[in-house]
Amino acid sequence: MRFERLELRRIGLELVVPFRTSFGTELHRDILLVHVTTDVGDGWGECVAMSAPFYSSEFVDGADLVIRQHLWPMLTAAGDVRAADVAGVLEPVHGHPMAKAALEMAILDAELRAAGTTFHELLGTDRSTIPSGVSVGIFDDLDDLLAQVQGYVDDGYARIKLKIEPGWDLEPVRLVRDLIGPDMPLQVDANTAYNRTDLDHLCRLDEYDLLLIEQPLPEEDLLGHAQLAQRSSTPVCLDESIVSLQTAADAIDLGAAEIVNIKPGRVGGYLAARRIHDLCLARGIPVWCGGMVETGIGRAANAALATLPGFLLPGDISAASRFYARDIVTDPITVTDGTVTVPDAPGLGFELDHDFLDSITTSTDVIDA
Ligand code: NPG
Repeated sequence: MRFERLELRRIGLELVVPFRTSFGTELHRDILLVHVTTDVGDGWGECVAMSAPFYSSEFVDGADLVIRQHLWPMLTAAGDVRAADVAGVLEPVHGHPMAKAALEMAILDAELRAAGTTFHELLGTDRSTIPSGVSVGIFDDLDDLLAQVQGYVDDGYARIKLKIEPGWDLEPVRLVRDLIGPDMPLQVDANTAYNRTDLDHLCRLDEYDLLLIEQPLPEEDLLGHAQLAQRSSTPVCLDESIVSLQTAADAIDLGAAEIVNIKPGRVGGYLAARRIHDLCLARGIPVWCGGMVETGIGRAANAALATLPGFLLPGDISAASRFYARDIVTDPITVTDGTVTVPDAPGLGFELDHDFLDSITTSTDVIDA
């Protein structure tokens, strides 16, 4: 396809409750949407970079800039480009996977819409529902945590993920395990908040029968994760460390990743995410789909991705209402009996609510090809 125009749209959305992790508290999202117009039609992508570089080195203003100054000019110069070519065309740019993923997403959406094909058809899958997990932030008060967890149990979620950090780990996990009972799947996510001197402490989580512990150590510390995996009966899952197919393969070979969280934005796009899934499936490593507080654009695409057979654990694909009072799509993701229905519309699987989108737009820039 040939590119005609790029629209960079920034929107502002409030979260229904503050979301605190070991790296900060989100109250308000400043989201970059990418709208690509081509000779065969148009498509939208969502950039998952946050306002500040605390989860990874990317942040929304940086993503906006690298798209304008580097990525988009490279794509337009490449001429006839399909979604499958985008990663290769952009390869000379080091890093910036979330920015690259947003562009690839928009191009993939346009391509699928033009062909009248759904994303799960492209992936070759036919599951119509996927299990839905929910991610629960850190609180000042244990009672507030328990009240929020109980609410999500009542909503029917298939598993609970608790954010942990030093000083907020054993006790919240014990209380939540008591609250939800032994059978409800429970996992924890530290977002790199510990270090190698904490391995004995982290092994004390073993008694709570967790599905996994996610990214306890810094992203570069594959060896430390391998040491923890040796010592702990709780499977070690990597998120931040897995930035490419190569890091996934190496982490698995080192014994540092017994489970992998796949986030398309973190690995440069949905097509790279699929390749990491394929690798993990071949190596017998279960994967699940992470979340980055996406709007209905990213949520629809994540739900389709999670229909691939290696996604053996519930992902962080919760109802849009977990984070947003109103989504920017006409048919927001909901959770029924612990499952999400995989969207069945051509493209990535969403239709935008243009009136609402316009009402929360903070800036629009159009760049011609
Ligand atoms: O359900 O979308 C969601 C959020 C899931 O906890 C979640 N995401 O570390 O995985 C994470 C965390 C995150 C949120 C990471 C925002 C980065 C930014």
